[in-house]
Amino acid sequence: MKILITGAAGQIGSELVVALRKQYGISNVITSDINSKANEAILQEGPFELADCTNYQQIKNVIQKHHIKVIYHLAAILSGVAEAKPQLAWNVNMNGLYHILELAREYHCSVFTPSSIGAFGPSTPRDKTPQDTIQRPTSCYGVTKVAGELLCDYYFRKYGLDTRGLRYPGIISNVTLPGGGTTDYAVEIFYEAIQHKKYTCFLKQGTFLDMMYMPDALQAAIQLMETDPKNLKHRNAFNVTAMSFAPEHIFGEIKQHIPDFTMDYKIDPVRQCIADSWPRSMDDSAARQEWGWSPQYDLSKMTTDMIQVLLKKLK
Ligand code: NAD
Ligand code: AKB
Repeated sequence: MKILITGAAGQIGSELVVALRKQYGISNVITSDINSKANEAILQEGPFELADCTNYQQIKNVIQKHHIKVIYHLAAILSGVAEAKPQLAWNVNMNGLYHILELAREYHCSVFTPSSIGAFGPSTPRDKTPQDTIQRPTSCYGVTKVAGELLCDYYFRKYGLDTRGLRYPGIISNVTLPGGGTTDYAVEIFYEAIQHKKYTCFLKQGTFLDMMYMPDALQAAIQLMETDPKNLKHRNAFNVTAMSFAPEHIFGEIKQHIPDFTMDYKIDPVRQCIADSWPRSMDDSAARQEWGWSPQYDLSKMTTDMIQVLLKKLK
């Protein structure tokens, strides 16, 4: 079974490739991105293809050449960049996904597409956000995410295409820096704490958001794709979360490891506005019931591991 990862050079892709190659074999996982330089050593350990998901023919060539049967479609523009470049975000997030779904239909592939807490909006209940609830996002990113969820549902209903997906919260990781989102502060803070013992946060105190450590994010994607489809009622947009905290909480946790660490605030109004429209904490019971979702890392365990890894990496 040949697997294609699009957007493989990004924050999630650069770690998903390692996990999938470990499980399915190096030659069975084909990586692709428009960026061939980022994470070159990781991606080009196995087959790599330079391919733009907004270019139907380029993606078709890759799927044909490698006889792809499963696609993890990660190529996307994240919330902060999407707000600065909405036309680009629409093109990559919507036309890119449409090409993947059309080609998956033609070549009988199954498709994993991440959605996000960004698929919710200010009229969504913000605490214990239900699996099925109001979705009227106000960011461009959110508009593409909720439309993507619906499009994947449509391809399943109309064509029987095996589409699956997760509503990821902010992902915290230590291999590749995040790609321009609203939750990026929760990664940057570790690098700054270790390198400069000082961090200026762009979200204000009290801004609770759901988060997850990368090992749980990878496990969730692979576990969902391996689940017997008979068990799935919510195919394309499972709420999944592992922790919910505000900037002062992650600061306090890091300070236990680095006592002279300090933090101040310089609010970015665009990303603050986006964060204020997102859930504070999601209800992920549907994922727990339908395919056994159960995260391993809470705030304290994640912080300890992040600091251990980054101390080695940055020394
Ligand atoms: P990222 O920004 O780190 O990586 C995206 C990758 O896509 C980059 O390597 C980029 O070069 C590539 N790309 C951009 N335009 C492309 C194009 N036209 N064709 C091919 N590749 C292109 O993003 P990520 O954090 O790895 O996110 C992956 C997916 O997970 C996205 O759908 C994102 O919305 C979703 N998600 C991420 C998070 C998170 O916190 N990282 C949270 C929720 C959802
Ligand atoms: C972002 O902040 O844009 C992403 C996300 C939660 O979708 N990290």
